[in-house]
Amino acid sequence: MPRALITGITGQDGLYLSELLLAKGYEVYGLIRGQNNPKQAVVERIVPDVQLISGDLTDLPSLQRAMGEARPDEVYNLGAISYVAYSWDNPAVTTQVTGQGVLNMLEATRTYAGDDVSSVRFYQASSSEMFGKAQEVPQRETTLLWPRSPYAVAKVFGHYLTINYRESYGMHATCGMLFNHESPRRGAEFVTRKVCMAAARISLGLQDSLGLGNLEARRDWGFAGDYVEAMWRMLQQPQPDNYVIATGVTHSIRDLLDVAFDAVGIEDWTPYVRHDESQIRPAEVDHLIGDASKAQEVLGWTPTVTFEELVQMMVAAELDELAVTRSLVE
Ligand code: NAP
Ligand code: G4F
Repeated sequence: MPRALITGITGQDGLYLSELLLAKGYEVYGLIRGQNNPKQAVVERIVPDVQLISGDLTDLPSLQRAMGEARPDEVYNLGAISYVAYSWDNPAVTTQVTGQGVLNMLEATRTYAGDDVSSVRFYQASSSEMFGKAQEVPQRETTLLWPRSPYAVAKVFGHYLTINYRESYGMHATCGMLFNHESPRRGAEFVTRKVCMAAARISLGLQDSLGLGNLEARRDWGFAGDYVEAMWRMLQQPQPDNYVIATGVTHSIRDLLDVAFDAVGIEDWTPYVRHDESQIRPAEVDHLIGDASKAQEVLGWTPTVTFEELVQMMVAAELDELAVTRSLVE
């Protein structure tokens, strides 16, 4: 039975990846931080077979202990402070977790693996945010990185350090350069979930309006369930490498609003959406669109969920959730 250690187990991707690995027969270990993490109950409910280990990406001894307990064949480093806007307000902690945390995980993995350094396969959650002020359209593995936020700078550090450990020590260390991926499990602070929640609530008269920042930004949005499949496929390759994972289709926040409000039967969302200046970022990433042809050729990976299907799935999940809450109250 192969063994995997996942950091970021309480996050969107951690949950989908652990479901995938458990279904494939893996023994799955998840790193969980804090002395009383409120999301532990969510993990225990959705994936009760995952074995949780206490640890923090900023605490190398805790990671070394976690490696000893999990004895993994594969390590998926998904843990990060991942909210871009937050990273301007908290740049030091973002650097420590999202940047230095990668160094800690690479060191914990390298020292655990010992002489047979490539025996443990390592996945680093790199991000399309690294392309930032995009220097090529569409973006691919070789596109020059131009990060635009403290988060993205930390991700660039982790990305190059993972490549460096591959080249310096011969580690089987792979970077997945993933474009935005969403789901009903997406954190409520991200724009897709925020819009889908609001559309559902407004349609039921539970909310009056929705404050948003830049409506012109464009993202290449895919479904998280598809993207964790790509992560796993990357680590099954004989050689480590870098892969862009994307749909190759880009949409604006306006498009997102169109589909989400249409899903609840509201044709014109403009009366409900107001400008919220606090959501404007000091530096914006205007337009992302990925070229995943390498992943398609080498990994045989293609996305299965369109943008419209994704947004409709997320709105439907919000409506279901609200129906359950209402039935409990009544
Ligand atoms: P997420 O939902 O924000 O999850 C982040 C995870 O990191 C949470 O489990 C969080 O745990 C954990 N974490 C935060 N600080 C930590 C620390 N100090 N020590 C240990 N764990 C810590 O993110 P996601 O959407 O699943 O994304 C997974 C990874 O992919 C992240 O690295 C993200 O930056 C990257 N990525 C995401 C996307 C995307 O569109 N989703 C695209 C490209 C790359 P708590 O619950 O305790 O906070
Ligand atoms: O949903 P977002 O916060 O995601 P963002 O910044 O693209 O980052 C996500 O994807 C990255 C991959 O490229 C990951 F690495 C990262 O960890 C994270 O998962 O914002 C998307 C766009 C931005 O242009 C933002 O300015 O939506 C715009 N936006 C407009 N109004 C808003 C809002 N974003 C948020 N979160 N909230 C708003 O009210």
